[in-house]
Amino acid sequence: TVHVLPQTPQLIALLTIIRDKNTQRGDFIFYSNRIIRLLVEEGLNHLPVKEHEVTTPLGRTYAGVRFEGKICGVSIMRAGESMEQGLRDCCRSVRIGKILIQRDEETAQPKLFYHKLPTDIADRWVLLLDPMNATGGSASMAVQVLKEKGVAEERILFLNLIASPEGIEHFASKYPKLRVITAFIDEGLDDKNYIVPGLGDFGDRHFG
Ligand code: HSX
Ligand code: HSX
Repeated sequence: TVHVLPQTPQLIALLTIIRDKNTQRGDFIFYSNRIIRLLVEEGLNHLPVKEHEVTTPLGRTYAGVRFEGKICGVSIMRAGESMEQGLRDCCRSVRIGKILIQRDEETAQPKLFYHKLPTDIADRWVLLLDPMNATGGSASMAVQVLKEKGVAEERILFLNLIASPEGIEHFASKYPKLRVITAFIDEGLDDKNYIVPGLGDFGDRHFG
């Protein structure tokens, strides 16, 4: 299932800044971090909570809720690593796994080079991190790795800033139980499978 962040004026303004080719790296990082924070909070909203009662300083009880599960972030290197801090800002003791997948820019086919994941990952909720979902090939390969480690599809939330309709469709048909949370669905892909209008190469703009 696909969840697109509420298209508020603030979100559109943030996206406008990071799409602008004249935005310098410092601003690109600062403003993309604000969007990443929104994505993480929205992702956490999809995790189950249990009833939990507390007593306030006024001696009154408050019937609230709390999250009791365990979370793991998994970033698709390199661009996905840019989303790790936003996750840490919300979940201080979160574990982070890494999967190195590179898309061959000639063929647009993803290639898996490396992965290192917490041993108990199958017991965790996984927030899969990659800012761009173009053809969906890279993230799909990462999902295969997670599934081989025993992670159920319904425990994976794929967070990304910009998706193409093709990338969204890829996930909807291949992994119907996996949740995709995206800030914006763009027009489509160009003949090199870049998202348009897009923002260029996220990893290059963030890391240099
Ligand atoms: C809070 O606890 C956050 O929203 C996360 O879901 C979780 C993380 O705890 P910690 O890693 O900051 O200790 O509900
Ligand atoms: C970019 O290409 C992104 O960060 C992703 O890792 C990948 C998206 O392309 P696709 O595999 O969805 O076509 O480097």
